[in-house]
Amino acid sequence: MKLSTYYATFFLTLVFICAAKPALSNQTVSGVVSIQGNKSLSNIIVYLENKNGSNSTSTNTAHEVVQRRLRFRPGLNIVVQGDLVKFLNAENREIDHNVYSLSGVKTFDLGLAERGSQLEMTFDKPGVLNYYCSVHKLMEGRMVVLPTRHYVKLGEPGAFEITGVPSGDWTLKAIIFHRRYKTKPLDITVSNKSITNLNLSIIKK
Ligand SMILES: [Cu+2]
Repeated sequence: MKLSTYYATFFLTLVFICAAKPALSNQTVSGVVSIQGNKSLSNIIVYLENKNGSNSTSTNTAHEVVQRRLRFRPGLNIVVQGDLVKFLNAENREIDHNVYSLSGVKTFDLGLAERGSQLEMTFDKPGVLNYYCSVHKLMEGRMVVLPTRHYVKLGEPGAFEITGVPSGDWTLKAIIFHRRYKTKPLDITVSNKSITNLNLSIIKK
């Protein structure tokens, strides 16, 4: 084997080994969400935000919200920053629907969609926003745009588990829908090892 061929082979093998090395991202972050005074609360979204700003964000998933019987379904949507949402008019009668929001997170008006057609929007800024239909005043939906793909939704306070977390410095946070309560964020470092027994508190403001 010529020396140059030998070096080329060596180099390519090295590249192959580096490329094939799997990312260490199978750690689990778990614990309990507790609420002051044991107040009941539904729909708690627990998530990990990367402290260095390098979140692995968009899941490149297209989410679908259906407009049927004069409602947005589901009424609560969780997407990741950069994700596309399709609003499909799935009425069984000839009804036009619209989607708009005046939120500071994202202000938009997608115009009208007739039965069987759809409107689309990419949510590129994290936050929580409500959206509506200009034709039907009672139609309302809520979009939670997360700055991370590492999250879990809980129906009520209690145990949570977020799997597939890469090593790094993270802040554990939660989005709740109660104006008198707030979450106390927790800073954690994940380093090739799962973290359990965390206690994320929801306290009175
Ligand atoms: Cu409508």
